Amino acid sequence: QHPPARSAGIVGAPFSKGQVRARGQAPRALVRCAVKDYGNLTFEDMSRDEPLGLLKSVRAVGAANQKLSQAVRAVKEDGHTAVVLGGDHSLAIGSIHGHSAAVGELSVVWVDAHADINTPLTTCTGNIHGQPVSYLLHELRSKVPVLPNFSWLKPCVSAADVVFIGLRDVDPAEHYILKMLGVKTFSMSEVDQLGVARVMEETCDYLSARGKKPIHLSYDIDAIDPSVAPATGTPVVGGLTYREGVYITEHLCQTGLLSAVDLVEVNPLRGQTEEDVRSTVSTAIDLLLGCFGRVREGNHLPDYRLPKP
Ligand code: Z70
Ligand code: MN
Ligand code: MN
Ligand code: MN
Repeated sequence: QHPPARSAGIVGAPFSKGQVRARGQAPRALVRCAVKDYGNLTFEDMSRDEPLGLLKSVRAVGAANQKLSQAVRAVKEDGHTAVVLGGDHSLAIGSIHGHSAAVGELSVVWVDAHADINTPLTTCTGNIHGQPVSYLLHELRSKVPVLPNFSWLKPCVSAADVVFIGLRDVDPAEHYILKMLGVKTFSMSEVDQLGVARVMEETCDYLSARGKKPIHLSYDIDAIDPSVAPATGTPVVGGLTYREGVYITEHLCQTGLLSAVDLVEVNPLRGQTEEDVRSTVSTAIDLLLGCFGRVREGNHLPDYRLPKP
């Protein structure tokens, strides 16, 4: 049987080895709506997972993403919009790979303070959550070495099908790569200059010029200003307002092309107070609801009728 329009298939991916800081189990706190819950994936501990040069937890990240790729592919083959609740941003590797395996070529909208496009050879931290985009791009195939537990991964996204929004903490090598590949970016400077409405209009015009491909939204909560969403591993000042953050989801939803969403880097253990955690989680929920059609003008079901006196 066919799932209803705009049903969500939710996969929890409480995976945190793509970064070093304390791990949080954010996913289950996040969502309740008309959805099929595929449960939380479990990731076995790797007994031997020594750093490869600077790179940390390579084998664990590779194995976890292979599992996630299969899960997202299954959600898409069941006909749902896939929602992946992280976990750190390294899980975009498996999420985007699985999405693409099910539906083919994608447009990717990457909302993040960071570009996450370091290669294993340009990273200064060794954290794979700063690298997922480089693993996924056809254009960087020859720049990314084959890594243990990553042999299943083939690049599946073209640089011209990616748009970044919210950038404000980009490493020199990442900046070089973005310029070299001519990747479309809207840093916080462009958000300031153009306003979020024009940024979204230009984003959708740019992507749809290459064909109306299913959209994969990879949303890092650290794109939002830390005054609103502080419970995350790498807060960076000068981020999107709550309203700008939600507007992005509303606009992408009404394209009718939104096909998968990652919501990552929500980390309850990084909040200083209960209120930090509450406002971060509540913002994350509102972003997801925006992706599924909630609008701020108000909503009602199509069969709503006024009560008769
Ligand atoms: C840096 C790196 C990053 C998130 C930090 C930081 C990347 N460019 N991403 N926090 N979410 O480690 O490569
Ligand atoms: Mn990120
Ligand atoms: Mn980030
Ligand atoms: Mn549009």
